[in-house]
Amino acid sequence: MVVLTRAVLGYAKKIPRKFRREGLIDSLRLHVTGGTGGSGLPAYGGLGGAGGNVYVVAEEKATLQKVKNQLKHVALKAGTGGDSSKKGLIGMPGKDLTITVPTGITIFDDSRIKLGELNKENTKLMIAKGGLGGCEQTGFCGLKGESRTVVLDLQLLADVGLIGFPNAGKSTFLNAVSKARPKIANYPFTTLRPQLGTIDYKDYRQITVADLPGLIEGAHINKGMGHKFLKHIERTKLLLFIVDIQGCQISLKHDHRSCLETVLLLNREIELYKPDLLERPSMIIVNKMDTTGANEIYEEIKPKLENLRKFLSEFDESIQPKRVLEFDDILTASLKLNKADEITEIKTKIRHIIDKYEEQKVTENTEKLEEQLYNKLKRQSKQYAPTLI
Ligand SMILES: Nc1nc2c(ncn2[C@@H]2O[C@H](COP(=O)(O)OP(=O)(O)OP(=O)(O)O)[C@@H](O)[C@H]2O)c(=O)[nH]1
Ligand SMILES: [Mg+2]
Repeated sequence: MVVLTRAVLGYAKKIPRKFRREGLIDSLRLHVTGGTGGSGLPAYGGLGGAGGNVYVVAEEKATLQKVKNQLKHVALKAGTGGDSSKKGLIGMPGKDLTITVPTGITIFDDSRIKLGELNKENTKLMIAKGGLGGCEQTGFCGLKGESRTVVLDLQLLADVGLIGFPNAGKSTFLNAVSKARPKIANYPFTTLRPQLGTIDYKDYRQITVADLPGLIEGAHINKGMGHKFLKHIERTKLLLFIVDIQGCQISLKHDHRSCLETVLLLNREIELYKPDLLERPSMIIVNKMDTTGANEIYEEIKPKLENLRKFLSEFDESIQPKRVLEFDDILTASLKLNKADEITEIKTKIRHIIDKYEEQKVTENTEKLEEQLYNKLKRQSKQYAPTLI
């Protein structure tokens, strides 16, 4: 009987744990210590070697999951500096400890003060300094290394960020456009952690997409999954909103929100998180067009989606954002049906918008550079050219 109960309970325990673990780890706390300095040799004025430093270095292929697995049982301390001896008066420096982390990491200390960012492959940051080797000032004793807790915070470096209420079809979208196979199910909060996928084009161009857990009204006061995953859209080039044409009702306790209301609520949540993000290029896919009455609803809301500001007053003040989204493109789809022409059109539009804005950025930068160069030349010519009297 006991065995049976154990077996049943053990089985019941395992499912949710496995379920929770899916997806990616985007934050990790580590306690690191710099190496202790080596002892000096007072009789000969010998200096102890400095303790090793702890570094984090970025590598594209690394993941925080790997870091966590590898370092779970390891004390993260750099090597101790060598002692000074008669044979070698200056002690050898301690061995540095290098932790490989993924690119896109921001490092904070325990009080959320930013220590640095690693956005490019092979960039390196020291997170704990080794102690000074023994010398006259330290009474020839080696000093202890810096010991601190750091938080490695990963922001995905995806080109496109998917934003929508739960159950809108974000994971269905990622499934349709990439080889990623996120979990798709007919209940809210199927996606618990961000997932990455890549859209491959025929000319080998690749665009990365981040599928994020659903956002709901009140996310700013930590409702649902809160705002914590919105950090992943901060570095994306395009915000891709996916909404259900039928709107959304998360549970019986929540009000039913129409499609347009969900758009405004998403707009408001992003505004409350970081209003500047609303300036980012954006596109919206109105999904589930295969459901009953979808076309009629769309006919009614289309002009409003095209000009949200104009129709804002029709909605309750509590859901009105101050700054309103202006979509670069509005598309309809039945993502579940995975229609080839629909998916191709979406992929093309995504690429088109990203390229348009990237080109604009390059032109702006070139213009800025030209202006700087012109001003520099003007200054120089004033300095060296003969002055007219
Ligand atoms: N009828 C219909 N159902 C769809 C369509 N697209 C997605 N669905 C269904 O909607 C449900 C939710 O889809 P998901 O892709 O898991 O939604 P999600 O936005 O990722 O949801 P969360 O991960 O909970 O935020 C699933 O049952 C899908 O099969 C569609 O075009 N038409
Ligand atoms: Mg999902």
